[in-house]
Amino acid sequence: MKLFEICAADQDVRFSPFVWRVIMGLHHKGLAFERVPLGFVDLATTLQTEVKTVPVLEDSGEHIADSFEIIKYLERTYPDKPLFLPEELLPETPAGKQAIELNAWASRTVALGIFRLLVKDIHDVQDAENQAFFRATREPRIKKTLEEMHSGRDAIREDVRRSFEPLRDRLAKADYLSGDAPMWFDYTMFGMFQWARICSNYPVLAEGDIIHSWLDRMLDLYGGLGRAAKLAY
Ligand SMILES: N[C@@H](CCC(=O)N[C@@H](CS)C(=O)NCC(=O)O)C(=O)O
Repeated sequence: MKLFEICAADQDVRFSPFVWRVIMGLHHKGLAFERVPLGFVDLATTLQTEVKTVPVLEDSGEHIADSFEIIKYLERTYPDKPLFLPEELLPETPAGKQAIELNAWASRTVALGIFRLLVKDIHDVQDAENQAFFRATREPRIKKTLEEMHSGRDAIREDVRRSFEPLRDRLAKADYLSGDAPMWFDYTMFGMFQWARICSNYPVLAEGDIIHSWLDRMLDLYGGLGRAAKLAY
């Protein structure tokens, strides 16, 4: 299998939140894969999928885009060591609906919050060509310059931290977001905080936040795979 992902100017710095979900999911299942680093500007010409975002997983000649689709594909194709509760894969059941909602919440609320805090840092880790692409595509989305967003970040950080409350509610009851052991939702959220820690040393989380203890446990999984990731600073 091959996993296509985004890299920084230093190709060993691999920071995509959506890719980290899949990396963890592949390790959870004990599957071997090769990681293929790309810059943002390479995606349109390299990816053989209709959607030109990473992650893209290549498996037996098939190319699958979108992290949630990839994780579900892995579950269907390699059912050992489940990532989902069986009902979570059935979109018409309450558990299936909740999985879709949690995935959307992670991608919208959590990713957007971290993005607003770190957008300039994420820009700075890239090479000049990718920086130009990133600025040209991101500034219209945030309707501000990267520098304006950056200089206002301390003022919005408390709101972003508050938006993580559903994670704290879960972690007050169990070691992992999914219960006693990590499953897909842990990997989904891990991707977000791993992105933040790889791109920046800005404290997204407050000291003493229960999310830190969970993140430490996540960083220790699979021989400390997450902790060993190269940081950009
Ligand atoms: N819904 C997608 C989102 C993936 C995504 O946005 N990936 C970013 C990198 S973190 C990307 O490839 N962006 C390409 C671009 O902006 O041109 C997923 O879950 O895989």
